[in-house]
Amino acid sequence: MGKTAKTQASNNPPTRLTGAEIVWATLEGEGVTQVFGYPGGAILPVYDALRKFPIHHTLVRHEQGAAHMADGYARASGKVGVAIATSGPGATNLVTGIATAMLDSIPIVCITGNVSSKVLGTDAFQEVDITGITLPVTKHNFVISRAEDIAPAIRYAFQIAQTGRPGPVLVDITKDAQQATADFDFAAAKPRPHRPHPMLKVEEQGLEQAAELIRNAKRPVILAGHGIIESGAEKQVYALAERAQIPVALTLLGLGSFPASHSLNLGMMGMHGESWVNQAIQEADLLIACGMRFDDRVTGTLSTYATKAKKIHIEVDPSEVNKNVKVDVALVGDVREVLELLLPRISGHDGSAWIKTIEASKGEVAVRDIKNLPDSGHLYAAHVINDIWRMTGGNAILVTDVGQHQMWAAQYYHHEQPRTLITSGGLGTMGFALPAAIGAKFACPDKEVWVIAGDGGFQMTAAELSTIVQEGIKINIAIINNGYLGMVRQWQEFFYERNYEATPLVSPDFVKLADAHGIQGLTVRMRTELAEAVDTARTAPGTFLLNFKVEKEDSVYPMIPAGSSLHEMIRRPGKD
Ligand SMILES: Cc1cc2nc3c(=O)[nH]c(=O)nc-3n(C[C@H](O)[C@H](O)[C@H](O)COP(=O)(O)OP(=O)(O)OC[C@H]3O[C@@H](n4cnc5c(N)ncnc54)[C@H](O)[C@@H]3O)c2cc1C
Ligand SMILES: Cc1ncc(C[n+]2csc(CCOP(=O)(O)OP(=O)(O)O)c2C)c(N)n1
Ligand SMILES: [Mg+2]
Repeated sequence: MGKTAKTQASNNPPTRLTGAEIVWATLEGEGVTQVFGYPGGAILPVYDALRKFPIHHTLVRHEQGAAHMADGYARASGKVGVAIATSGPGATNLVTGIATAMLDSIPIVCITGNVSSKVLGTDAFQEVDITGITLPVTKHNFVISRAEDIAPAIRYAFQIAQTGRPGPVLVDITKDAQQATADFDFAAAKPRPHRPHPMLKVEEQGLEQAAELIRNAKRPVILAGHGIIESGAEKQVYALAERAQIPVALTLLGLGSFPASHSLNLGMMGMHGESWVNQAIQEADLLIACGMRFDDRVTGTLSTYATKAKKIHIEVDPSEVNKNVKVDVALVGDVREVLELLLPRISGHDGSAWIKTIEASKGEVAVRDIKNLPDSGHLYAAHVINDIWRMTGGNAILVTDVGQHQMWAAQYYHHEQPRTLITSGGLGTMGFALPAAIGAKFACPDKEVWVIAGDGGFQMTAAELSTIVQEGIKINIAIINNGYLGMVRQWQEFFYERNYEATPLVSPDFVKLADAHGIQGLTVRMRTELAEAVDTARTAPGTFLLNFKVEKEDSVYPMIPAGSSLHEMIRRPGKD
């Protein structure tokens, strides 16, 4: 539908349309078939015109949900997600979702209505300066007050959202611009070709230096980040790893960019990464960072980070280069394109000694792993997530919320494919999972979608259960119910003398809550009930909620305390 619509829109001679109709016609021309939004006075002309266009609108229950749905849609599909809201409170409710997309470089376009241009700046009813408010959390934003400017602005917004380092763009359209008429010519509204940043030039010299470092390295590690998925560079990273026999460590947002089952895949790095991964990074003599930004959750304290290693950084955003970690060679460009240029310079390499060293460092740690502890009958989040992984064959799209369960999801669900883990990394936004999963389901209707949420975060956006019902979609929901704001409780346990202030959490009976929405559910307390419950959820025709009452005071291990070095890990207390 999108493609046909695009051709029609581009070939049509200019047509006289209202600004509101231009909004939809331009979205249709951009190939949009699905949007998420919530109406109100300042955007009503746009809603009134929707019936004339082949675009499905999902009514959310809170505008934050619309932004997260657009975000989940974008992460699952690789396309631009679209959210719509009215002025004032509608627009401000979007902000957390926009910031979430900004911190993780997700391409979304948000369209807000605003008061008429004649009263802009007068504190008119439901007027806020949403472009001012979102300036630091958008890649770009616009206020549009003339109907003829709408199509060029929206087309430009799509270009900005997707090019270079992706990100959110907001287009704020005054009500009089929506009501006025203008000629609509989709083709003529095309933005000027994107002018790449002058630094985006991969020099021959840099490529040769990088190749030389790779050829000479004895203990290299590839740091695989989210940029690989955004670029579609999985094949090139795979080729580099295999050709030069380089082990691959992944960031949280990079999980899925390199198959978990591959023998060169080390697992996740950073604060809650496996100890052998962080140890390998600390011992490495070369780090090849691909589409990752050396976040502080990844590096720990910078002064002791990978001091023995030379560093190559392949990164599309010049401002990320040398921002946190000083590098020896910067290859500024799209990671797929850069690796295409680099690969012919890399030949076979024997990495077996280094790989053996890393393997040897795994053994002792594995016995402390919860998965390998004797089964006491208690339910641990790790068991739940590991069983969901096993039973879905690792083929589901997992959408997590933020907290302990998020880290266990990263540790115990193993991703073979990109775009199968959807999680808020940079902003760490509680309430993300349920709406983002709805977006992901719209993007991939044939995929099995699982929400993994904490009892705290789930309550932040639980109202979107109604959206699920109204849309008749199927999602499986696993609430990891530990009765606490668990991740904060863990910090209180480790660093605040177990002063559990404001972290014990009373929740509704989640199964009754689901029932009130017309959604089936089950509470699971015992390990022995786990597999059958997961099976019941998977085979149920509609959305199903599983309320897992897990061990209350379990902690995520290993953990590097904030501001410590990568090798200063707190490990799960062992029997030794
Ligand atoms: C509770 C909690 C705990 C966490 N613990 C960990 C942890 O233990 N380990 C961990 O890894 N993370 C952890 N995180 C996540 C962490 O905060 C960061 O979000 C994450 O590390 C960022 O990963 P990234 O750099 O790969 O992705 P992003 O932040 O998305 O950065 C991607 C980079 O790739 C670049 N890029 C984008 N497109 C391209 C392209 N086409 N070509 C080249 N470059 C491109 C971007 O410019 C950017 O610099 C945690 C988050 C939370 C909420
Ligand atoms: C909107 C928001 N508020 C506060 C936080 C701080 N925070 C991070 S994790 C966490 C606890 C999450 O609790 P829960 O959802 O129950 O998940 P658990 O850690 O127990 O698995 C909190 C409060 C946050 N990340 N996001
Ligand atoms: Mg909890």
